[in-house]
Amino acid sequence: MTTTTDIDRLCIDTIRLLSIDAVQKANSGHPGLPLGAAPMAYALWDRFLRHSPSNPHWPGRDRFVLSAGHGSMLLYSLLYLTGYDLTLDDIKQFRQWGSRTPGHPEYGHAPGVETTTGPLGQGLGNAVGMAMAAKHLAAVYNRPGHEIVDHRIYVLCSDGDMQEGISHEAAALAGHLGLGNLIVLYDSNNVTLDGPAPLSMSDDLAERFASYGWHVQSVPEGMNVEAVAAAIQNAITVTDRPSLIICHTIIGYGAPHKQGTSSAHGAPLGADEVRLVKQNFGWDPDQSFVVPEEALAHMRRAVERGRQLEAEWQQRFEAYRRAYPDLAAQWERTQAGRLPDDWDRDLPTFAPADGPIATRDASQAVINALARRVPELFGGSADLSESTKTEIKDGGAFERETPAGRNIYFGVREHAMGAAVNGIVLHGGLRAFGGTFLAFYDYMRPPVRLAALMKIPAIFIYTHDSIGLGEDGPTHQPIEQLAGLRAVPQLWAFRPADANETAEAWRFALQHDDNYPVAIVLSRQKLPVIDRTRYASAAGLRRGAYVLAEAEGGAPDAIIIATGSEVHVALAARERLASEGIRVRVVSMPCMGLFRHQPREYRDSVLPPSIRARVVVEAASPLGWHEWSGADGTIIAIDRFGASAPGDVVMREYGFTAEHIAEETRKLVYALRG
Ligand SMILES: Cc1ncc(C[n+]2csc(CCOP(=O)(O)OP(=O)(O)O)c2C)c(N)n1
Ligand SMILES: [Mg+2]
Repeated sequence: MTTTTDIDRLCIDTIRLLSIDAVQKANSGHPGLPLGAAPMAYALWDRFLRHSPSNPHWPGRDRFVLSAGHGSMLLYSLLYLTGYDLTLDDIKQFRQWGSRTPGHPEYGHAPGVETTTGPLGQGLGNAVGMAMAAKHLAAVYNRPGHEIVDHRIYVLCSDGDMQEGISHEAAALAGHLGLGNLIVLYDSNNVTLDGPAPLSMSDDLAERFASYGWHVQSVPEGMNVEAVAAAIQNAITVTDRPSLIICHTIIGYGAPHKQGTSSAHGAPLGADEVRLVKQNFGWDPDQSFVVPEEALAHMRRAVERGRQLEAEWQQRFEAYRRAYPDLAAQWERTQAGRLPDDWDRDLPTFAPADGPIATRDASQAVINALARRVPELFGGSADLSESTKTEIKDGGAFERETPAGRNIYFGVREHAMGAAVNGIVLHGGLRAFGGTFLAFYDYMRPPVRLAALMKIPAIFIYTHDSIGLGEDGPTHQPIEQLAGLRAVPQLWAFRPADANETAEAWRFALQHDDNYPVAIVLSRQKLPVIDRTRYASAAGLRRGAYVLAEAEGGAPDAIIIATGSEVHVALAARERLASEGIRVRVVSMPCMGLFRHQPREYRDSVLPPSIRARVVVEAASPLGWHEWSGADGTIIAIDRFGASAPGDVVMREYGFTAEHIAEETRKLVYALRG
């Protein structure tokens, strides 16, 4: 057995002091976690973690997720010391404008940051997704004697991570799926932000995780490298279950006036206390950002070790390529995030003669057309696949014993589903989606927000998109959720008008210029297929909004702007008005945000500023529509909750009829004529 040496201690103290110096310099940050968790992190990074600092994207690497994102300086210290492309100056720029070391780890800033963390619990959820991805890919690609997927997912999490509801969902799912490639190190310091953890926490973590089916170890000496290393070694040998290692630590260790208390959690220690910590560890209190050469040399071995690990893996991959050239080509294509040629060739087009079809059903047909050509498509639903229509037929269930299955049964766990979808996408090699009812988007807002912040192309499917769902009533009828989705920066939220717009929304979701995530909002109820021989092509969706039906016989008297299930009603209103000599243009606006991003000339061509008679129709909150209705326009929307009754009745009672839309449009046209 290896023993802790002076060099180990020196490295650990280097991590600690670098972290508290950076926090002190920034005069902002969280010193407590790095001081207590440095030994466990060091044990993992020095003895076990297979990574390659000179190639952070090596697909065979282990993933490390710092779920307790407030401990960001711990991660930055590790990345710098082990030789990632990060300098001591980057460390000194902690939390400063434009730096690569923001307050919480942000994906895409410093190399080696696998996901954005900070909202507690999300990292754990991401890690479960990563472990699902790795388990699935192992089943899809590995062949006897050719194991190209054998990496692990490691997480460091805190008391706060464990208190969050998402940890329950994610851990239960991980246990159920038997994710033996997942190892969680829990920094159990018994302190949270408000004070001692027992103020708000008395659950038995070991019992809790054991009941989920995890392998659980407790390490009383959680700041002892050998004790932690032994536990990690054990965890690695357990391959049929995820592992939790409860490491008992002391927050703010070494800070005489603060250790063991919440005062070490989230504020700089203060110059005097920092000096005392340095003295405690036998360092010169007058110096800051000291990196002893021996420590740096020791930790930088990771670079050479990483190169070797990578070279060894590459050799294995070359043998694999010789044995399985097609699979190897698919692996490389998917790792590069490229779609196969002709990936959208089977995308269905729908004709009015096919009869009315709910956009959720159209989506089902599209998913299956895509799934045949895009083997990396992997996803599921939060126990609503029958309703969200997200099933990949013949895809099989992704389950503990059948990990090659492509349908994920997330269970009634929307929050963990969102985080896991993000984790699958972050892992690489797969395109992931997750579905539920739009009303339950509220249960998974945090991961959708993070997908957008990270700019990762996750796909979220939300069906039962309005009061039109009917009898289930107001608890299930979304009102403000669409506005909520539209308020998220860097997220494209679509509400397709019919089956063909649904196909276009999926086409966009799989391939678009930026990497923003996509939400597709779909109807439960049947909608007529809009006649594209009479009206404009559904490809207009790619611009966010388009002129679906032009006013006939001259310049428009009015424009009706509608989305989703209200578009065909708007078309009917247009017909009525035409018979009275009122010329109406109908604009379908499936994605408000995308339209906003179009050049001004295009926007003005769809919504000419001179046409003030604009009527917006959407069976949801009016919030956000004034931007397009203009000051004079009318908004037919919903500013109260829904009601339980058959969907067509509710729609009628709330005014979503051609008659009412025509009436409002007529009133507006006459009013503006004066
Ligand atoms: C979802 C969410 N809620 C609240 C916070 C604010 N916050 C940051 S750390 C923390 C708790 C600190 O306790 P713990 O997780 O045990 O971390 P430690 O103080 O031990 O480092 C809180 C409430 C957060 N980051 N995320
Ligand atoms: Mg804590």
